[in-house]
Amino acid sequence: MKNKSVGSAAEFAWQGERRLFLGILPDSHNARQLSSLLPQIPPPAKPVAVENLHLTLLFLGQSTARQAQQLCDALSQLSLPAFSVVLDQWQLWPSPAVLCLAGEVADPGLSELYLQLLCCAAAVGFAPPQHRLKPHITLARRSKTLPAMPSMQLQLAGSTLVLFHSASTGQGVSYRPLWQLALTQC
Ligand code: 3AM
Repeated sequence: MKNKSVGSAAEFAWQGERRLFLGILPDSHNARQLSSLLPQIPPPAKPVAVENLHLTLLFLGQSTARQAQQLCDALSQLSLPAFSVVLDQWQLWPSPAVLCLAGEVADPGLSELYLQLLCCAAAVGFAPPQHRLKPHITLARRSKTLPAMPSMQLQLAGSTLVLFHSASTGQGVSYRPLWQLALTQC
C-alpha cells in the first residue's frame, strides 16, 4: 500500500515557532473506552479533555513551519509501519504529576516506526528525546497519588501518524492535528 499524507501548504505557513509532537489519535472505540474512565478520576487530579486524548510517539518541541514541512516531506517518502500496542498499566508520573495508562513496546512495528521518526527528526534538526519511548495515554494532570482505577486493557491500533500542534488557548492546551500520514499495514 502506498503511504498517503494529508495536510496542505496552508498548514505550514505559520510565522515564528510552534510547539509540535508526533503521535496517534485513539479510534472511536478506544476513545469511548477512555472517555468512560475520565469521570472516575478523583480530584484534585484534572481529567484531560476528551478531544485532547492522544498517544505521543515523539515530542519535537518548538518548530518553524519550514522545519515541520521538511519533516513531513521526509516522512512521506518512507513506508512507515503500522503497529499495535496494549495499554494496561495505571501509572502516576510524579514529576509532571500525570496519571496515565501505559504499556510496553512489544510490536516490532512500533520499534521500527519510532527509529524512523527519530532519524527523520534528527535529519531536519530536532533535538533527540531525553527519555526512551514509553507508550502511554495521559488521562489526567495535577495527579498527586495513584487513585484506584478499574482495570483496563486498551488495544490501540496505530494506523495513522499525526503531527500535532500543542496550542495554548484561553481554555487551556489544545492538541490540533496539522498533518497525517497513513501507516503501512504489514
Ligand atoms: O500527554 P503526553 O505525555 O502524551 O508530556 C507532553 C505531552 O505528551 C509531551 O508532549 C505532549 C504534548 O505536550 N511533552 C511536553 N514537553 C516535553 C518535553 N520537553 C514532552 N515530552 C518530552 N519532552
